[in-house]
Parts: sequence; structure tokens; C-alpha cells
Amino acid sequence: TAMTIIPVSLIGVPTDVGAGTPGARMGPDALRVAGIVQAIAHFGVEVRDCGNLSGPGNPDLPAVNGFRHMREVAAWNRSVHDAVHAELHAGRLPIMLGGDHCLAIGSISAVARHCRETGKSLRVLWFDAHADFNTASVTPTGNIHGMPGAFLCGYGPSLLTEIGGHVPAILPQDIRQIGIRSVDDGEKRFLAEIGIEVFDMRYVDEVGMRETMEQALAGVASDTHLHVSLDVDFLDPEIAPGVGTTVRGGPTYREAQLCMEMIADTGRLRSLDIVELNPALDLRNTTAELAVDLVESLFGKSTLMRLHG
Ligand code: EXY
Ligand code: MN
Ligand code: MN
Ligand code: MN
Repeated sequence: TAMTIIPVSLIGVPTDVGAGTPGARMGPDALRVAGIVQAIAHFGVEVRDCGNLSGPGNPDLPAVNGFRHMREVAAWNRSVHDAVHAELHAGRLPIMLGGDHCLAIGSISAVARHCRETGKSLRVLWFDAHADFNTASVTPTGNIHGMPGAFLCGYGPSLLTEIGGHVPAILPQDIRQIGIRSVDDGEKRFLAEIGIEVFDMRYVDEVGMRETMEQALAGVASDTHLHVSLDVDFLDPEIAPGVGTTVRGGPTYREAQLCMEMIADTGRLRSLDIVELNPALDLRNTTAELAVDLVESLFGKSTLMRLHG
């Protein structure tokens, strides 16, 4: 199996301007306290903690034209885009320490731009309880962390769709969503209309996580840049209480580990978002520690030296 030997850069993104419940701004430090640097360095990978990006605070304002905090979200994501693009250029593997899921607008648009420049194909694995594909006209909340998928596919105001310099940043066929179990009505229609491949919890229940991940990874090749966007609300709230938008019926500890182990086996992981961790809602930092466990598996923790096969 291919182990990742690419040097890693940790980028703290202490935003919660895209979320309905504040607290994710404390996520980056909770992940550091849970030992994310040491956990990755353990595998012989060079790790640089770039510290936290800065951006606007959370003004906690109501929605305007269907969006809460659009300008603040755009400001954060311009910084995220530039930081991610710079690390990819330097040949490094950027890991976003979030922060709410709006940060995927900047990270994935930078990844897509880099793929365009280097002739790589892109596969985004979106692990989440939610689809995050709302638009201004259908969102029930105006919270932008429920919309990044739509902006990345080119649907939305130019302030948020043009951050990577190319509209759309990505195509629906670049994405696979895993673990989904809470989708709004208008969002459901939109997902079907543009053809997003969704492996929802019903599907995981019916075919199992191994088959689900084999399908989600199908077509990943030696020229593929694999981006993982890991929303910790993907996990069952019994094991991951430290998130603002829990939804019952998520993957177990082992199902989630299997996802990460199968990604490690591809050797194609090149960028990662860890988002929506809310330390104000966590119990003794257990959700942060769980996220670090999953990162260890992404870097090959569970890979044994096999005698056969
Ligand atoms: N679909 C709901 C909304 O748009 O408000 C909830 C979105 C939660 C988004 C979290 C981060 O994944
Ligand atoms: Mn570039
Ligand atoms: Mn979510
Ligand atoms: Mn999300």
C-alpha cells in the first residue's frame, strides 16, 4: 500500500460565520490540543503548523437576500483559497483545521485550480450528515455552511462562485457524498437535477460501508488528486457530540475508520478539510480526539504489513 510521504501543512481556519450555532471558531485549537501535529508526525511525515488564518468575527446577523454573513464568508474564503493554493504549489498537503464548512468554498476552489494547472483529475469525497447544496432561494436558514457545494458547482453570487478564478470551480461528477441523512426539500430536487452522486445512510445500511467506499473511490487513478471534506457531523452523535448540527443515525466508529483506511490504501489523498467541530458542545474534547483518530487512519495507522495479498 502507498503511504503518504508528502509534507503536510496545517491551516487553522477559526470561522463560524457560516454556521447557525457559534463555537466552531474554537475548532482549530481543540484539534491541536487533541494532538493532531504529533499524530501525523508519528508516521514520519513532516508537519508544519501554519497557525490560524484571520478573518472577520461573527456579527450574528439575520439573512439578507437568503444569505447570512455573505461578505464575511467571502473574506474568510479568499484567505483560505490563497493559503491552500500556496501550500499546494509548494508541493505540500494542506489540512484545514475548521471552522465551519463554508471554508470548503475556498479550499476546494484552490484545489480545483491547482488540478487545472497541473493536469490532474479531481475527486472530492464529501463526508457529511448534510448535502450542503442549498441555494439562496431554497435554504431554510440562510446559513452558508449549508450551501458550499452549490457555490463550488457555479450556482450562487459571483462573490462566492468566483473565488478560485474559474466558474464553476468543479463539476457535479467530481463529487461523491457519503453518510447523508438530512437534506432539505428544495435541496433534494437540486441534487437530483444536477446529478450529484449521493451515498446516503440508507445506501450504507443496505450495501455496507466497504461496498459504498469502493463505489465512491471507483475511477480514482494515479493522476487523481483526492480531496476529503470531513464534516464531523458525518459521525453518529453518540460518538461525536461536539457539533452544532447533530443528526441521529450516522456511521459507527469502525465504519468511519474503514472509510479513512480505504482512502489511505489509494495513496491519493492530497488535501483535507476537518470541519464543524464545536468545542463548546463537546465532552472532554472527545470529538476532537475522534477526528484525530480518523486522521491517523487516513495516514495509514491501521495498515499492517501483509504477508499475503
Ligand atoms: N440543511 C440545513 C441548512 O441549510 O441550514 C443544515 C445545514 C447544516 C450544514 C452542516 C455543516 O453540514
Ligand atoms: Mn497552482
Ligand atoms: Mn453537516
Ligand atoms: Mn457540512
